[in-house]
Amino acid sequence: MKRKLFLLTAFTLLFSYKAEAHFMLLKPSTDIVEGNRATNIEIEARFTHPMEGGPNMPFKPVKSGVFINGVKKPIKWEKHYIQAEKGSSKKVPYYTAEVKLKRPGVYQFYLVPDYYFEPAEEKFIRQITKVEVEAFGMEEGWDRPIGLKAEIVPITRPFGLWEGNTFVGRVFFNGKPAPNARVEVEYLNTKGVKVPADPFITQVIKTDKNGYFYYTIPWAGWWGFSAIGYGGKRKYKDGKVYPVELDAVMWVKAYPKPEGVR
Ligand SMILES: [Cu+2]
Repeated sequence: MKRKLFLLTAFTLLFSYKAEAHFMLLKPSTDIVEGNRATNIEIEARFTHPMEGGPNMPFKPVKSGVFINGVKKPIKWEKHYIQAEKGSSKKVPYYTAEVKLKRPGVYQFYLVPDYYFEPAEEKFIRQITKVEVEAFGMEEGWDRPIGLKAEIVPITRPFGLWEGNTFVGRVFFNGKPAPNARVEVEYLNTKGVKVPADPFITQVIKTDKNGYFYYTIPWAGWWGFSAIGYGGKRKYKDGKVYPVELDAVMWVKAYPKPEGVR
């Protein structure tokens, strides 16, 4: 009887376990602003599972801002609500902000969310997230770290990317390169793309001994990179202490191949 129960439990565990990659999404309405006049862009922040299109999880921004030519400016978020899941009556917050770009340069947006407790994994998750926007033809500064506790510093220029380009990033935790770190990659699935099996939902790569990772973007769209790190321990409201997963997330946009090329 006991053995049977054990087998049943093992079976249930085996067949219900699915690696779930959470992603803090930080998505500007564009990665490149051209022209010669001040332009508003919109930034959206959502805590989600990008490839599967959900569920969405609750969060709130604790710190955020935009660095432009070494100067930091605040971001004013507006709170909205969306369904946690299709068919669910539960609503969770997400945020948008209008940002006016006035001067040429690379705008590095970042967001630090509050700690999210994930009961299924018995840990907290905090994903420090950034995205870059190039404005009015001045490209300098895209490779400059902005001093986040967990940060992906792009080695490939993170705007004006084609599908099929290889994105190279370097992961830093507490200002030090992170060797052998797991980096999860997901497509922001706005097109209802279907995957042939679960491992396709999240692509997984590792950083080398100097903290570099490489990923060839297979098709156009927004792609998120999440380097998984450790951020100590923290007490939950149940009185117990749980580990904190402290991740560095970065988003880049790849453009489709031009017409007439293969
Ligand atoms: Cu989740």
